Amino acid sequence: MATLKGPGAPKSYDGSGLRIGIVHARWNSTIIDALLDGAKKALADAGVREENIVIQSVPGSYELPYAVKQMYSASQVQSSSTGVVGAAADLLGSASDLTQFASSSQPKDSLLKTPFDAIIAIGVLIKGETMHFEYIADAVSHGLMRIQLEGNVPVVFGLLTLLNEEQGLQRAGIAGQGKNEGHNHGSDWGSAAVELGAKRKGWV
Ligand code: DLZ
Repeated sequence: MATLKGPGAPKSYDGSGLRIGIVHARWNSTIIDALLDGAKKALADAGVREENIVIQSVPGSYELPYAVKQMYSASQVQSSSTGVVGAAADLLGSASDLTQFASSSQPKDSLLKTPFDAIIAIGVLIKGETMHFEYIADAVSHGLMRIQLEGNVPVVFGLLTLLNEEQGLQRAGIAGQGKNEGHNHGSDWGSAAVELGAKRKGWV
């Protein structure tokens, strides 16, 4: 059924030449896992090669901006040292710190090749009884926006800010008895990363 919400009719972009990073939080892992699967499937459907998708995790959503920044900076360091692309001087910390972060769970070779064309940040915040939710949601939203504007890399906003768990199950497409109700927003985030990554190579 047609709906007013959403990004409109899907247009396909070629992801075969793109390198995409995903950083996800682990809080609320059932919902996170489904969103991650949705994002990965959309990337694969657009032709992004498995070896060009790098996935890192952090404990909670609050850690997302730092991790996205480090992931992108590390790939920039490697690229500039191999002469592929210039440095992102404003973003960089010490090169050894960045390399350490980059090597934490995946082989260096898979992470440190060329800079990412886009990075997807995925987190699930569920409102509790205190103001914690509001502070984290606000800080993470601003942090991610800052990174994409200052770092000149598209950062896809995959942060769900939910009033309850049911809203998350719906938005991950795993609600209901059959665990298949709702719409998986991770899929939209994967498509957004490919579109932005592809357009970034040729804005006119
Ligand atoms: C502490 C906390 C709480 C209460 N709730 C969530 C949540 O719903 N979603 C989420 O991603 N993270 C949560 N966290 C963890 C914080 O994001 C963060 O990891 C810790 O405060 C440590 O910095």
